[in-house]
Amino acid sequence: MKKVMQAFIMVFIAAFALIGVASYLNSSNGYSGANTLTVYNWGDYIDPDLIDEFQRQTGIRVVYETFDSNEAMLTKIAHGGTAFDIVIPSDYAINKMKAEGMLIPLDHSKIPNLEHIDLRFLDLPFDEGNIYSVPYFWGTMGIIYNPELVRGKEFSSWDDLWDEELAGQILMVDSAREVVGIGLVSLGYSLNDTDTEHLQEAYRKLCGLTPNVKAIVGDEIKMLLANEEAAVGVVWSGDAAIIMDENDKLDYVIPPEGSMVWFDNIVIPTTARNVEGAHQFINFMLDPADAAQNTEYVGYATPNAAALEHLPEEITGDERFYPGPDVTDNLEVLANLGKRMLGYYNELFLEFKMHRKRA
Ligand code: SPD
Repeated sequence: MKKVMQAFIMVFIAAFALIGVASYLNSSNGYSGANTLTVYNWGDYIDPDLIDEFQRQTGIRVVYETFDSNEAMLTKIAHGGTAFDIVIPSDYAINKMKAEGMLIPLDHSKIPNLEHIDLRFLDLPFDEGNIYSVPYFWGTMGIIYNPELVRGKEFSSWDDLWDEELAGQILMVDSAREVVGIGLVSLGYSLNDTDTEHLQEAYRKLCGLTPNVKAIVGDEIKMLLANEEAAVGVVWSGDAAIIMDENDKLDYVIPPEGSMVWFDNIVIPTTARNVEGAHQFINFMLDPADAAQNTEYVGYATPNAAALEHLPEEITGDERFYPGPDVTDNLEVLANLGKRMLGYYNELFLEFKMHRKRA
C-alpha cells in the first residue's frame, strides 16, 4: 500500500512538473495558454507589425484568420467551430449580425480612443450609438481605368462599362451586393432595391456585360490592374488607392448616377472568449499613431480624425479617396435587406458568374 502511495505521489509530482515546464515555455514567449485573441478580418487589411506590437504590449497571443467577403464571413460564423473574439464586417453585415443576436455590446469605457473617430463616421443607421461596432476603414465603390489602355475613353457613367470596345478588359470585385448593385444603379434603381422585377432586369443587364468581363477576382485585383493585365476595374476605393500608388497612370471615378459609401467596423461576436482582450485590441487599433501606421500600410481611408494628423497631405488630401460629405451624402449605404433578399442577391450573383463561365 505504501509503494502504491509512493508511486501515486511520484506520478503526481511528474505531472505537476510537466505542467510547470509547459507554462514556463509559454510564458517565456510572453503568452499564457488561455490568453489568446482570435481575429477574423478581410485579407490585406492590417499591418502585421501592429499585431506583433499588440502581442508585445499585452502578452496576448493573436490568432489571425481572413475572409474575402461579408457572405463568406457570415457563413463561417454561423457554422460555428471557431471562437472569434474580433471580426471586421461591413455596414449591412453588422446590422444583420446585430439583428440575429450575434454581437456583444461594447463597453465604451474600455475604448477611450473612440474619441479620436470623426463624428461623421459615428452613430450611423446600421449601428446607432455604436453600441456594437467602432469604425475601422471606410470608402466608396467606383471605376478604375488605365487611360492608355482604353485609348483616352472617359468613364462618366456606369453604362460606359458596356462599351463593346472594352471586350475582355474589365476586372470586377468578387462581391454579390457590389456586382448586382452595378446592374441596379445603372438602371436608375437603388443599391438596396428589393423588387424582384428590378433585380431580374439588373441580372439581364449584367449578362450583357459578360463579353467585357475578363475576371471576377478577390485581392489579386490590385496586382492585376497595377501590372496592366486589364484596362478597367470595378473596385473599392481603397484598392484603387493602392493600385494608383503602384501605377500612377490609372485614375478612379465614382459615376455620377450613384454608388455606395461603405463602412467596415470592428465588432465582438458572441463567440468571443476573450472579451477583455478584444476591448484592448479595439482600443489599440484606434490609437492615432497605430491607426495612422495601419492606414499607411493598408492604403484604405481611415475614419480616425487624430490619425489624419500623422499622415501626409498627399494621402489625406486626395478627394478621390477621402471624399467630403458633399459626395458621400449622395451615395448609398448598403442596408440589411433580410435573410431572404440577401439570399436572392447571392443567387443572382452566382447565376451571373455561371452565365459568364458558359459564355
Ligand atoms: N482587402 C480588404 C477589402 C475590404 C473591403 N471592404 C469593403 C466592403 C464593402 N462592402
